[in-house]
Amino acid sequence: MSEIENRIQQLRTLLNKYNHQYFVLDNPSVSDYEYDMLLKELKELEEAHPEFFDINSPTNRVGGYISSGFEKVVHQVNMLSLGNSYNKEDILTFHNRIISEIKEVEYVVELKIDGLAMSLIYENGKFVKAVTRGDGVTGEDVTSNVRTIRSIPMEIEYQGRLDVRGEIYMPKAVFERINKERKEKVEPLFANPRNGAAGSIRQLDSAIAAKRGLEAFWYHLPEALDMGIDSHQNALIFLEKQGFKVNQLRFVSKDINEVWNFIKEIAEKRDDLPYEIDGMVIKVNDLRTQVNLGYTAKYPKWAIAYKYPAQQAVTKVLDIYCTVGRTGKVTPNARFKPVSVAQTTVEYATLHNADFIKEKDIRVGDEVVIHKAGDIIPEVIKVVLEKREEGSEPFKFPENCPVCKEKLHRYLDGVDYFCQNIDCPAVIVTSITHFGSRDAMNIEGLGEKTVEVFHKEGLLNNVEDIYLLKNHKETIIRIEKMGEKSFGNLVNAIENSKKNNLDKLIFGLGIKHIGAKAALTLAKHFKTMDNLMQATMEDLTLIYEVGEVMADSVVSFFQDDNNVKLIKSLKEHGINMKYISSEIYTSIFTNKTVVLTGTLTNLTRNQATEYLNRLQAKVTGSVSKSTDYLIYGADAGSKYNRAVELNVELLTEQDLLDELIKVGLLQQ
Ligand code: 3BD
Repeated sequence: MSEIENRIQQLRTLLNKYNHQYFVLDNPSVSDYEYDMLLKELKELEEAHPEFFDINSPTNRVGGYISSGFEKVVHQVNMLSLGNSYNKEDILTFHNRIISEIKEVEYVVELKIDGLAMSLIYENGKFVKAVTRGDGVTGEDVTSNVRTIRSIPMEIEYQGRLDVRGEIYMPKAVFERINKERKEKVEPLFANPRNGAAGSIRQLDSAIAAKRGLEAFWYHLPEALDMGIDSHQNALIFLEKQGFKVNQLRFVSKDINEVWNFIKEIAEKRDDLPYEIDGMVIKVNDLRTQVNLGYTAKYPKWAIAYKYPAQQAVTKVLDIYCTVGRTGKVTPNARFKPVSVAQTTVEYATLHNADFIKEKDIRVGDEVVIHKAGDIIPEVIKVVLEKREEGSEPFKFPENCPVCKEKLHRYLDGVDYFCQNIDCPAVIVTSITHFGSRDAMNIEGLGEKTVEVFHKEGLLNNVEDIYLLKNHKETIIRIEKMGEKSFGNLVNAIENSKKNNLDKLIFGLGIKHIGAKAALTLAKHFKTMDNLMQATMEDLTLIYEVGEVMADSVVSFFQDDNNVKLIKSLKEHGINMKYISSEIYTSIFTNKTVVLTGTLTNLTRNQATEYLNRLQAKVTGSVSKSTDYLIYGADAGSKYNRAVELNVELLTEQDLLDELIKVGLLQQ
């Protein structure tokens, strides 16, 4: 070996050791400066001697590789699922079933990290591949992104083929930081750290993934027994010795009551952990006993997950304020002292309407119990009355519009208050904003703040004014401090919106009860705006997806002369009034009934639904005997189980993407 190659090897080994000390053991032995100098030396040597290139070199961990997609990989050993338990009784049932087969059993209890399950492959002591869990049988090759996670060893002592499984996650602090940055850049926020991890691992540019601060814990060796390892605990120790990060919070016991106590103990510490956990996992320690216990159709009988109950939190109501929507409806909202619930910070919640507030007697200054409905939407459950401050007063619903001060009206049959002032700025601004929103006419640059300013300046008083903005270049550049380029982009986006398909326009009009899906149904059925405008109650209710309420709403919308005038004016501006049906694509989804569940990572729900509609699939909300396919994303729950029960064919998001690529609706 040449002197240079020698030095390169020496530096790589040294830097790998320092990486391990820093990222795995959290116990560095050299200064950052010293580390940087060695890394710099290595970089220079490698640049001068490309013949010694090694993809696994410490210099290659900042990413830079841009992939065009992720290759599918079949796992050599399936990645299993876990059965769930929710209380002590479920755990005792699990334990008793095991005891009925063997006299004595020892458990290892560990944390269930809320991340992304992953399989790492090593050959000849070198990292060769990282594959996502996927559906457990087939995953995706995300090697170049995983290589940027510095705690993962690129070289290990063990020379055989090794398949190591664990969880990649985004630490809470990183999640908060990235979301703060995204908020500033007006980019969509990650709903929780798991989505942050999933989104980062699916980055096509590994340099971006490298900046996402991902970490990982490793907890499973599917081939341990063949390697002469006899227990789960020893497998974890083996992994530690090979340099993998293994979670130290675990507990070994033969006593199921002690197991339960440990679970409760961790529940107490949960909020203080630097990463999210969604529960615990109990595993039989002895690997031969695991083999003897075997598997049910879906799960190993030797392990079970314990899931924490849906989270609640107590916080203080700082303010109750009302907002006015595009229908004039006035909605009360609460602002809280920020509090963390089910993985995100909650600061606001809707209080629905005056009756909701009255019934729960929610007052400013109250301590309230909140949770997330469906784990997403924050909601007030109740007031902690014992903590109510003296002298607090019931909330008084405003009598006047908070924006234009006009007296509010409550219809006899409803719970909501409305501002009926057709010139109310709130109504105008929200309707124009809705018209330009993504699922409607999709005019980028016409967000609420901009619309508000334009309205104040008298440039936007109704929807048709959008198409006149191009004549107000000087004014806009002056008031919005908008550059020529931004103005050009806005005008371009506005001009492009004229070519939108009819359903976008129908949705954009903001007809009560007509959401994006109904708008598409109407567009497909009536083909032109003129046909829709002339549709009678009968014409409308004949459509399968349209009921009386929607039909009535459409008819009365077009009975209003102002709306007819609006359409006429939009026509004159050259906005497309026809439904342009896309070519007929035949696919596995043609005429099939499909249900979506779980979190998708590449497509939004709406996009997935739209694509499926274009493939002539019927997308419904719940799984039944007539469901043909269930497309599931991460964290699929009851719908998934129901689909398994009913033998409904299961597809992953990737299967959907593949089909879209196959018929040419998506590019690879
Ligand atoms: C963790 C299965 C077994 C090897 C099956 C016992 C379901 C995600 O920290 N052990 C852990 C964790 C997850 C595990 C197993 N131990 N399986 C484990 C796990 N400490 N999160 N999981 N998984 C991994 C999953 N992922 C996505 C969709 C469906 N299931």
